[in-house]
Amino acid sequence: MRITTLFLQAILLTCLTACGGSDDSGAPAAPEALTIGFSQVGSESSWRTSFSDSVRTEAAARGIDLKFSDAQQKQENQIKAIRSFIAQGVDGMVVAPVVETGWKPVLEEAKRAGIPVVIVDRNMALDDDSLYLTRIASDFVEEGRKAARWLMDATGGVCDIVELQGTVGATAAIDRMTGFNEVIADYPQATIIRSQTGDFTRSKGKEVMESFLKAENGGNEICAVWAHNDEMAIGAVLAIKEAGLDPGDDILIVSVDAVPDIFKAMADGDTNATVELSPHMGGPAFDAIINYLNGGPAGPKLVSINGDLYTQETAAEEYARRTGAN
Ligand code: GZL
Repeated sequence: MRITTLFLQAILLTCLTACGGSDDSGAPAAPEALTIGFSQVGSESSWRTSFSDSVRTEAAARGIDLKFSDAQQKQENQIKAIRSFIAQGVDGMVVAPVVETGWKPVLEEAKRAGIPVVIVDRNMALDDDSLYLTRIASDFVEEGRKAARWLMDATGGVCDIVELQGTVGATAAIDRMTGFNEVIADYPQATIIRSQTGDFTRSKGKEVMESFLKAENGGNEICAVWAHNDEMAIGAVLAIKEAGLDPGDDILIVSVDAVPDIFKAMADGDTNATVELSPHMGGPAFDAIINYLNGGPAGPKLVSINGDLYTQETAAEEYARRTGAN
């Protein structure tokens, strides 16, 4: 009996090695032409569209048949897409959850179907980590801390701040707020005087900033805007200009994402700082799925990607480098 087991183990090991392996880039080679479903939040910001483009490019480079679904920022559309991927019998799924709650039932359906799921970017509130392979994400709390540290340095810790929150219930909004508030708690004269969601969009960010300016005597008492993403920060720039004030000077602006448009705004003196969030999460997500399908060892439940803070000092060169514009 024992000899047979050893013999079978030897065959299995040989097969796994032959089936698995990796291509010359070091990424695990796909067992064969894979079909992977990608449930994306939407296209609410230029960061999001860069993220989608990056995933599509990575899939094409690996010969993966990517089934892409844009949920238009609605969780029910994401759940429909996941069920469709299950019905299609995809080899794996990548899900960028719009909010944290409400995912367990549909992930249990994917698990019953034997389809591995990778979470990217925002998180899901799950009490069973067997429902996903891993999560590829930035440390949103640290992003908030970095933004607040810059603002406290820039203002000596004396600042009345208005906050443009991201989508209600989204990890990025919850955690960025946590990190920012953790830092300013050490500065008694740094206060968030108004806070409201702008849903991560430029138009809503502008609309909410207009209401803040009206409520705060035209904005003369506002020291700074803390925007959970660059899109809302750019919306705030438009509102501040229309109110006759000078964004980036009369009112400082700090945000997150480091999209090309914010480097242009900083180079123009309209905003002051941004924390980078890399959109390149497709590669690690596909690696995790391919490794699983090749029978590889389970990886970590979190693969972190983190970015630096950029200011006006390097904005022009960063804009040129990222866009190829001279
Ligand atoms: C954060 C991501 C956020 C971006 C926004 O990882 O979820 O969603 O910061 C996007 O631009 O809308």
